[in-house]
Amino acid sequence: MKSLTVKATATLLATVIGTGAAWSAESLQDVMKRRGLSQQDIMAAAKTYVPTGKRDEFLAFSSGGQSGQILVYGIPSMRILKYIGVFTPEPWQGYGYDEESKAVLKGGWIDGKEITWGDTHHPAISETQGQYDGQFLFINDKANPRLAVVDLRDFETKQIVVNPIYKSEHGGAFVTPDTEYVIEAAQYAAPLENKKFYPLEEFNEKYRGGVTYWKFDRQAGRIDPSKSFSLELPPYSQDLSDAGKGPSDGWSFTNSFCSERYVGGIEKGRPPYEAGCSAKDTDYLHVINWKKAAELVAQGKAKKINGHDVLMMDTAVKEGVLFLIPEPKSPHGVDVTPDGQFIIVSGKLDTHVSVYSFDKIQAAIKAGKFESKDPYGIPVIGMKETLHTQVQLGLGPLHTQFDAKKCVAYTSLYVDSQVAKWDFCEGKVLDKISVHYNIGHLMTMEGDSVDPKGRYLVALNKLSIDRFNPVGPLHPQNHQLIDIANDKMQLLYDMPLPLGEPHYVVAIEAAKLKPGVRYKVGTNSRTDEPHPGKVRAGEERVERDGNKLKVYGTLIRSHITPETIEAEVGDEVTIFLTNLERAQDETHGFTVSTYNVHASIEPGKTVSVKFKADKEGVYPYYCTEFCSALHLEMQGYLLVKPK
Ligand code: CUK
Ligand code: CUA
Repeated sequence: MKSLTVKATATLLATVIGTGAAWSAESLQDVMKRRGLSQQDIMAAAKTYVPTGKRDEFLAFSSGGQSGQILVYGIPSMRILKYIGVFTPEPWQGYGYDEESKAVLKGGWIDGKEITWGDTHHPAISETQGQYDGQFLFINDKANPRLAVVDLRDFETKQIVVNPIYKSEHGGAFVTPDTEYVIEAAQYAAPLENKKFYPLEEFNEKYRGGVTYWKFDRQAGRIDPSKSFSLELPPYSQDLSDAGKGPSDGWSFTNSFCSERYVGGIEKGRPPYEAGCSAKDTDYLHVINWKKAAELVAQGKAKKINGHDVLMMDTAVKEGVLFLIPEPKSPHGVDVTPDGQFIIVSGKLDTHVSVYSFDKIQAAIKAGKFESKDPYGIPVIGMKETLHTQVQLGLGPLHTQFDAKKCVAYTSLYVDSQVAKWDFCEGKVLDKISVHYNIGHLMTMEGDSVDPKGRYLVALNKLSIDRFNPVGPLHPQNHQLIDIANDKMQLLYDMPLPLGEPHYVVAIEAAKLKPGVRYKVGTNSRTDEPHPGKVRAGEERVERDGNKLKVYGTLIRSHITPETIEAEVGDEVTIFLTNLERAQDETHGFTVSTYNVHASIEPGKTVSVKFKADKEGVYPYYCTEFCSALHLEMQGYLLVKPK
């Protein structure tokens, strides 16, 4: 950054904002003095401030961690724009309170059990030829191994699928370069068969990890579970994964952090779990030819487990689609470079990042040059002969992202609370910056695609400690925006995130997103189909079939039709509502007093709420969005009469 004098900065700002006639008599210097701002602060403000009415260059999609949701914010302003309800109910959007969204959430029930929380870790934007295409967003739930599909035409969750063979998962969601598959790797090994118990003594024989390739049908905008498959893997605690691209397209890479296969608590005097998992100097990088694995599955070489195609390890080894490479101690992130030539692995307990060469891996496989086999007979390729370079970065390297500048990578250093900028071709450190504090993931603009955009980096810090006004023992997370356009990184902004721990974020050029502002009238937004409960103006009606009462209603400023609904105690009431508005942002909400239902009905949408009218009485219903001057008049009565 060129150093500007305060006066020059002030002149620059004055030029940008005009003559400042509307400003108070305070000068920029006065404001800086009053607020204790440095010249550097003013520069950071100028780089992040988005004036009223202007928009951000990039949109970021952040995992909402324990909230089970996704947050959307703009970069560089860091203004939060939206929460997307995914695995947990989201009241404003009626997510989990109307029938259509309940059907989506029901896709995530496990063994008939409703699950109302999720632990989101890794969002992924759909790609076309390795570039973010802005069509779909995927995210995983680590706790209850599930994957969700969000359509970026309306930023709504459309589908949740449950992994048929895991009990937890972490290495997802990562997409292949044309979004043929969404990758999801298991985390803690368990028996793959449903509801099967084996004692921990049989861990090595009966517990398994794996990696799942969910087939994505782009036309339908949904995962097709019937065309998805998994690969059985050893119980090594699989972790983050990434798909190859360019020369490595067709391959995928999955870390593991407990090749010791340590299980705590069996024998007295054993070390605690984490020490047991760190006993060895190396773990294994799993190298998988997923294209060939998919062909083998298509040829019927998979085994059905819980009705799902699983390519077993012995088949995978025999057919040459699964290999291991030792990687330094308890690794976390594995990231393929934009050119697809290198695979960067960070060992949490090693100060280096290891850069593996895809060419060298292929050469070893072609030559059949393996140094050993693991206990399951999987060929192990030598670490030395596949390494391109190793670079000492600092303590606790976790995740790596890339710059528009060739060979430039950024790696988070958890223990050092720093971001290291380094050159993975030459193997040298270029710059470091401190962050606050204990960074997990980091993210650059489209930084895991074939075409990273550079400019900004966001550090996802696990601890904020003293950075914000205190709000009790549970602190917000801290996303820090860093300018990476110049040789030296510059910290620009701290943003508190109060919704859960955001593990990973992806950011896309805002211009690539083309969300709609209204639905075709009568659309069920969760299925993209015309809603059977839709009606036009003048067609509103109430139908009774035994104790089933069906109300076909509409909403338009400033009227809910019908204005009264007469029911009897014991009726099962379904209210279908169509928003007839054409105007942008004319959303109406709908709720009925004490029946725990809510719907957000955006222009054109049809939704339904359903409940049992189990209490005699008079219950107002009303529009919950302040939609016009006569918003409060947008109401009616549900009259529940005694039988
Ligand atoms: S993450 Cu999920 S433990 Cu480093 Cu990808 Cu935070
Ligand atoms: Cu419609 Cu308020």
